[in-house]
Amino acid sequence: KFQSTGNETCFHGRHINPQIYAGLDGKNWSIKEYEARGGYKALRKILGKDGSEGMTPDQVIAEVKTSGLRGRGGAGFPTGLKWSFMPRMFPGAKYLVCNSDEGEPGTCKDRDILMFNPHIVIEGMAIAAYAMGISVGYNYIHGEIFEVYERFEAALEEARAAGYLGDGIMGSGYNFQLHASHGFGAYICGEETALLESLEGKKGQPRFKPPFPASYGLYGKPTTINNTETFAAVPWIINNGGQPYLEIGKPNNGGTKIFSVVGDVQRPGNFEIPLGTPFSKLLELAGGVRPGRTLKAVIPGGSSAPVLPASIMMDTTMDYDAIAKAGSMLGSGAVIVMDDTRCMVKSLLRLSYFYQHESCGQCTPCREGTGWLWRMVDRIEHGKGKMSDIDLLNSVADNIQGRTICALGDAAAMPVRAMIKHFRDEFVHHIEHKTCVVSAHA
Ligand code: L3W
Ligand code: SF4
Repeated sequence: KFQSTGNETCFHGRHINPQIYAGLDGKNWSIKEYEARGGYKALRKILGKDGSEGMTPDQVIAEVKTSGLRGRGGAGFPTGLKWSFMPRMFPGAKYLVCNSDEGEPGTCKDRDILMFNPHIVIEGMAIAAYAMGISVGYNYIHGEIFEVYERFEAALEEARAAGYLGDGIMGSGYNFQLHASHGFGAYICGEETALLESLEGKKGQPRFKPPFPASYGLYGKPTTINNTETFAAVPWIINNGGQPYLEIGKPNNGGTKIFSVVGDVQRPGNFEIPLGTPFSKLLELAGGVRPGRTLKAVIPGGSSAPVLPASIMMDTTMDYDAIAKAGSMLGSGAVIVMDDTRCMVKSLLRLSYFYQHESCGQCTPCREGTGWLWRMVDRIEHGKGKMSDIDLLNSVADNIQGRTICALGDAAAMPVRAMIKHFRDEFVHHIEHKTCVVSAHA
């Protein structure tokens, strides 16, 4: 298991504040309950089926732009801007894809949304498709989560039967067919172009970008891909307005974000909090570190994000800009907490193993470099390292970063550089004493 550098427990949905993603208690996922708490109201609103005059596609996109919603899968790309890339008058097929191929170590939010509140994703996708003039969509769900796939299929059946999907939705002229697709469990299939290849029935390997999916996507047609959590935010924005959503967070970082807090905390789980909340508050929600232990380091955005020492994290707020300023990235929102019992060399060994295992092998720097990094960290961890290995690790990481087809190469390189930057003394200790600084102090 190489899911996270800490303990892998994730108490699905237990700690989510139901302000926006209401109803995630595991029992009330069905359409009846979703409708009872206001579900599908936003879809009715845009189609003018609530007694209003409805919204034009341009008005929907403008509202999403105003909200400041940014992609919740990792890149934080502005959602409204992405939607506006879709060629409106394109004569052929266009597709909408939901990326539910959650595989980032530490991240366990999308599976919870799909399991406990699947209709919010269906409604968000139906609104997005309307805004971009798309009539066919797919939700690509990670291959290792069977019960989530089944739950989403069941929700799709309900939505079709209720007339929220299909032809002439709620008596309007709007058609949208939505299908679930079960992935194959490879991390790389979460990269958007690898996902498209996989959805087409091919080996899941990233394509070179540009062209971006907006112009050359599924089956070569214009395609918009958003993360599950991104779609889940859309109904609230339509019901309440883009400006109120923006104001929940902070400028350029609108709304709430679900953080999967994993590792050395007393109450690991998913927490939905406003962007811009201090990290110290999130840590407190997760119960803090265990008694007698101190916070050592945090990976704030999934395993691809550079690690930050406790001193920096405790001064940081949880939003895209603040985390970038602190030297890391918010990524998919997995917050991997490490206390003073964690060995950074061993943690990096687990991360390096993951990336060399998941590299698709298309480009040489990633295919060869990730294995090289892993073998070097392995030798340091097992008392066979040389002092020159530390600089060699940095040099190999430098030669991967920015030289590959997709972001997996960068994701493998960045943690190595950050671990050495902030915790070099632990690597030196391992090499000099052939043992770990943590066990030496225990
Ligand atoms: C049209 C342009 N479209 C950009 C689109 C692009 C994509 C989005 C963001 O990486 C990150 C990565 C992982 N015309 C465009 C354009 N787009 N310019 O905007 O693009 P990009 O290239 O910045 O990012 P990406 O390739 O989507 C995603 C990081 O996320 N990550 C991974 C998370 C993994 C999961 C998971 O397991 N589910 O979320 C975690 O931090 O390292 O940096 O749609 O097409 N000119
Ligand atoms: Fe494949 Fe790695 Fe190249 Fe991405 S960077 S295309 S995972 S070999």
